[in-house]
Amino acid sequence: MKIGISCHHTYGGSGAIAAELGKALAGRGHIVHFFSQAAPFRLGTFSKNIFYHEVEAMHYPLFECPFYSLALASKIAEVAFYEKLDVVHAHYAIPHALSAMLARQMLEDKCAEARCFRLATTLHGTDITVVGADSGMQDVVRLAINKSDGVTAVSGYLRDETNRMFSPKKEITVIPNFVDTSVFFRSPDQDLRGHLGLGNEKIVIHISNFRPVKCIGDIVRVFHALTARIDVTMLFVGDGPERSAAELRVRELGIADRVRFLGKIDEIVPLLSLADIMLMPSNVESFGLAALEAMACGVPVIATDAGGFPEFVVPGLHGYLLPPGDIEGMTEKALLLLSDEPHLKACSEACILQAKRYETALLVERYEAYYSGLITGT
Ligand code: GMT
Repeated sequence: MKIGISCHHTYGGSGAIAAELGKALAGRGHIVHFFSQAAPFRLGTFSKNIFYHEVEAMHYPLFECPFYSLALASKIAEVAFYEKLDVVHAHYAIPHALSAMLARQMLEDKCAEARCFRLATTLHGTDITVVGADSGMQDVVRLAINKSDGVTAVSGYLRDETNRMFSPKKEITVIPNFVDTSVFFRSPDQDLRGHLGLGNEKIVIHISNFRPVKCIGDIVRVFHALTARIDVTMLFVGDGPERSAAELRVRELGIADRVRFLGKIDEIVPLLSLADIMLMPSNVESFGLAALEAMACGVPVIATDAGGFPEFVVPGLHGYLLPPGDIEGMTEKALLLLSDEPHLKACSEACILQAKRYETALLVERYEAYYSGLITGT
């Protein structure tokens, strides 16, 4: 197949999933064209089957905002016309599915005989959150969903929320996030421990884009409580709007020497391989790719029972799930894991097994079958 993938290039789960999906599809012989503002952060390798089209929004003094969605639509239409794309896979309804819809109209207008691509849209969560914050966006998201040929969501939770909020005309198929366990596996590096100035203490890790939904303040509170009970260091990986406040709070609490803010790092496997547990106290998380990647590296997670986590984290087996904001509960469960070595080891092994159920190859086959169904209309 010839597949276009439209996605965000930034540090985040949807861009990671789109890039990994495209790479895996290319590895299976499909031709893949990426459309984004910059190269997706996980794209990395070269492949004869991968093409990347940078979408540059036009800046003009009269307009306050550059026209990214229109530039994206034009680029998709151009590539789809010349390369005869079979499918365009939009990661997010807005703006990516909308731009692809517009591209389709451009093609139809340009040439009545032009073979038009099928539009697959994957919902990752923020479409829903955006509408939660601004109900004026509801109709535009609904339009993008209804005009797609097929819609997938990354969890049962997100499918149900989408059905509740938009009553879409089409059935939404769940295809969960995935992880390549030949890349994400535990490979401890004692030298890295030394480079980071770590001793033999326990290590807690968090990886995200530090958006308010990640509840970074809750992590600081849980970690502060842990420092009073055990020898432990916190690794924060990523960057974003909540980082400065967290750094300030860490200093105020006098635990700055126990916390490392490492910033955005692409190579996260070495860091996950040092970690004993991951903290993900998000208010809501449509799936939680960072947690799955941690599990693949044998890291149990303390997360919330909100959103998609309960679909792949079994409490007591792969970590624990607590209600959002339950600092005491999260602290107790973290202590339970960090102070009971056999329990931690058993959970770590169970996490590795669980992650294998979300192996990239298995889920990419699901997307492949999904695209084929859209093309053949079955
Ligand atoms: O979590 C983020 O802030 C990034 C966001 C994104 O758009 O990249 O992640 C969303 O998509 C991921 C991939 O499907 C999911 O694993 C994340 O749970 C989801 N984030 C939220 O729902 C907050």
